[in-house]
Amino acid sequence: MSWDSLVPKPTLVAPAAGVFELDQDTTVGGEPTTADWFRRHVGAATGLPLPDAARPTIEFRIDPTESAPGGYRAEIRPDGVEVVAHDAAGAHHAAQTLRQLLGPAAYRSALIHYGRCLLPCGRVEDRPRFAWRGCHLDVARHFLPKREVLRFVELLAMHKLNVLHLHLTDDQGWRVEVPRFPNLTRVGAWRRRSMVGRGEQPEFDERPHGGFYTSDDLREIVAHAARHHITVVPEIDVPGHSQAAIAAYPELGTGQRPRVWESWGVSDEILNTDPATLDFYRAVLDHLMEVFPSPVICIGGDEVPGATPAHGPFLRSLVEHIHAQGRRASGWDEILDAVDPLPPQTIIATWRDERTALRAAERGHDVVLCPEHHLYFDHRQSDHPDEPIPVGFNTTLEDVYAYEPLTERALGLQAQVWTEHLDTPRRVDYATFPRLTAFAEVAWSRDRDFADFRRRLVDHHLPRLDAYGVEYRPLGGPLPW
Ligand code: TNX
Repeated sequence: MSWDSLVPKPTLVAPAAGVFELDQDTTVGGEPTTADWFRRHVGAATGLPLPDAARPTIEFRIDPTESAPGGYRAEIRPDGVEVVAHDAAGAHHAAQTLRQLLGPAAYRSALIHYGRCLLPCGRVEDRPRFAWRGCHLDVARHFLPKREVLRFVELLAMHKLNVLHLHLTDDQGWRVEVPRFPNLTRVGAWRRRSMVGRGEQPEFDERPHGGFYTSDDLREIVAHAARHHITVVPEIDVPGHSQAAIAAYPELGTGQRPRVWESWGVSDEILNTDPATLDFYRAVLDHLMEVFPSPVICIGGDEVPGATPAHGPFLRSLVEHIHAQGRRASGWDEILDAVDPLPPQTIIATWRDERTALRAAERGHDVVLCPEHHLYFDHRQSDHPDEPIPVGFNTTLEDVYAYEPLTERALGLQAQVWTEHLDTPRRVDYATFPRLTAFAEVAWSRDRDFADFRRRLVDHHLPRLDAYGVEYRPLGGPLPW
């Protein structure tokens, strides 16, 4: 496999003559989580034992004076591979690069056939453009089983992404077990039917839908992500997008019990600002912070119809509660105006007008750019009548790749996978890939060229996704569905 197959494109590559061959005698060592990951994945695909050794032939070393956070350099010589990474995340990124160089067969979970297992000689130096390279996954509108989230984590890691923002609650479902408030999942995790039509007359799929993660499920997702140097940022969306919570505990709203919402769009059911409601959500956040070690906890704050002046202080109390535990709150860009003053360490996720990002940065906030106009992966990919998910406006692979952030001062970038119309893991794959591959290159690489990206994608990366088992949207159009 060749050096010009890598996605996202590394900072610098210097190919050299010759190859290094992995065989029965190859040993792997150094940074333990990375060596273990490489042994487990590449070992399974190649059938090689890849044991540790005092002087391993493939060595992942850490040297904090090298490169930058998340960065690494690697040298492949005929007698071995030396990786020197800034940190453990950098070592992991190097391991992902080596796996790409091994070719599509390295993405299978078992050995089928593998001729000689070769790495091309040469040198790579690589470090990320942005520190926050995120993907948002909405598991509230359609629940995604735990095993699928674990798989999604591995796919993010393959693309050198490092944040999984989990949208755990919305009008249509509450997906996180909170032991003190059992109705959140007993009632709030289930809805009787789902809207499907998008015409004048709404139509409904009459099958019930639901599901939730236990605290241990979430701890497992967090630990799996940590092994891949991915931070899981949990979101509890307040005070709008809360109908499922109100269905479970009507005293959080008007006192009337609504159903868990069966339509899409923005519900009018919002939280009241009673002291008891604030206490309820402080307790929910305490539980969340116990399960998720993430330095950032998201409280949503988007689209609040009928918000009252009391909702600003309500949100600020929750932000301060998070900060008091030594974490940082984040929220969608609406909170910038809804909460005044907003504590400056609050992170703003801008999804509408990108000038909001500049405004937030001027006020001293860190910003994560999540623009709806380039990075919403629920959006349709063409006007073709066979397009299976005809939502929003067209956002093609090229549109994603063309995204150029207004400011380099951003903490980073994030792609959004909203799932109103992605009701199965297959549809999530279809909407997410390969647009996420294009996004990864925008977030990681400094030099970009769409024609070159497309060639690497078609010749090398889609075969990797095929081998792994990703049902991406074919570049030629909506077929085969
Ligand atoms: C807007 S972006 C929303 C989501 C929807 C999405 C659909 C944001 C913070 N709110 O609730 O799922 O549009 O594209």
